[in-house]
Amino acid sequence: VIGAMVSVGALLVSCSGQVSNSGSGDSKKLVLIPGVADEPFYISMQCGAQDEAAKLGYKLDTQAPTKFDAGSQTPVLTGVVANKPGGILIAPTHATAMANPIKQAKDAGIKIVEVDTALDDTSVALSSISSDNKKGGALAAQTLAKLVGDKGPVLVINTKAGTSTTDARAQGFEEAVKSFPGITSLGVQYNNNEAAQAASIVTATLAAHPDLAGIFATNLSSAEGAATGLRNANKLGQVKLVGFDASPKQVEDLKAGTVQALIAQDPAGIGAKGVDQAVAAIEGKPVTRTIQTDMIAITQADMDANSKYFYKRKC
Ligand code: T6T
Repeated sequence: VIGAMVSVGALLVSCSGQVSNSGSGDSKKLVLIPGVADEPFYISMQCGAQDEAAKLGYKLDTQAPTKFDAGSQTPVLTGVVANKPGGILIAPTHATAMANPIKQAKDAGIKIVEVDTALDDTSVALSSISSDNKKGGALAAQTLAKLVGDKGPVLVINTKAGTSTTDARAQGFEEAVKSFPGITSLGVQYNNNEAAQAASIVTATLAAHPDLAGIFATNLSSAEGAATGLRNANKLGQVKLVGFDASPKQVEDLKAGTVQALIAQDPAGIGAKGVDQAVAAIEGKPVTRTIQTDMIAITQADMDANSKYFYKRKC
C-alpha cells in the first residue's frame, strides 16, 4: 500500500552534530518513491515494481509524498536515505528542485533510478524509464485534430510547470498541432495537479471562447477535472477531450462519452524495468541509461480490447 508515512530508522547524532545512519543498510532492499500517494498511475507502477522485485529476490517498499511537490517529496526521500536501501526508484516531482536531495541520496552510495519523471541534470540517476512523453503529446495532437475535424480553437490543460513528463507532453502537442492550419492553440494553462482547478479552467475558457473545439489534458488530474468542467457546462461530446492516462475514473468517462480518447501509459512496465535497472546496478551489471516504454491511444470503440492498459487502484 502506498503510504504517506516515512520511516526514518534509527538516527545517531555524533559529537560534531552530524546525523548518520546507525545501520549498515540493506542492499537487497529497494524503495519506490512515486510522485504522489494513492494515485492509480503510481499504484500500477508499484504493482509492477513489487512483482519484479519478488521475482529477483529483492524486497520493495513504497514511501509516497501526500502532495505532488518537492516540498512533500524531499522529507520522504531524506527519511528513506537514512535507512540506506540498495536502490531508490524515484519519480522526481520537479526537474530542478529535486536535484540536490537526489544527489545526496546518490552520494550516500544508493543506486538511483528515475521512473516516470526525471531531473534536468542527467548525471544523477543511473537509468531513467518513462514513456516518450513528447511523442505522446504529438499523438494527442493528431488524435484531437481528427476528432475536431482539423479545425477550431484548442486548449492544453497541464499540471505543474517543472514536471518533466507533462511539460514534454505539452511541448509535443504544441509542436504537432502547428501542422494543422485550421486549428488554433489557445495555449497552456496549469491546474497545479488539482482536478477542481482543471474544471475551473474549462469553465473560464468556455466563457471566453464559446467555440472551443477541443482540449488536451496532459495527465490524470487534468483529464478528470476537464471532464467535470465540460459536464458542468453541458458541453459533453461537443468539446472533444483527449486525456493522458487511464485511471478507473477516466475509463468511466471514456465509456460514458465524456472523453473521446485516452493516451494510456505502461506504469507497471515502468516499475518493473526500474527494478531491473536498480538490481543490475546493485549487482555490478551493466545498466541502460534511458528506456522508453509503450503508450497507446484508446477510444470508446476499442476500449474493451485494450482493457489491459487500464490503471489499478490496488495491486
Ligand atoms: O501522468 C502521470 C505521470 O506520468 C506524470 O508524470 C504525473 O501525472 C501522472 O502520475 C498522472 O497523475
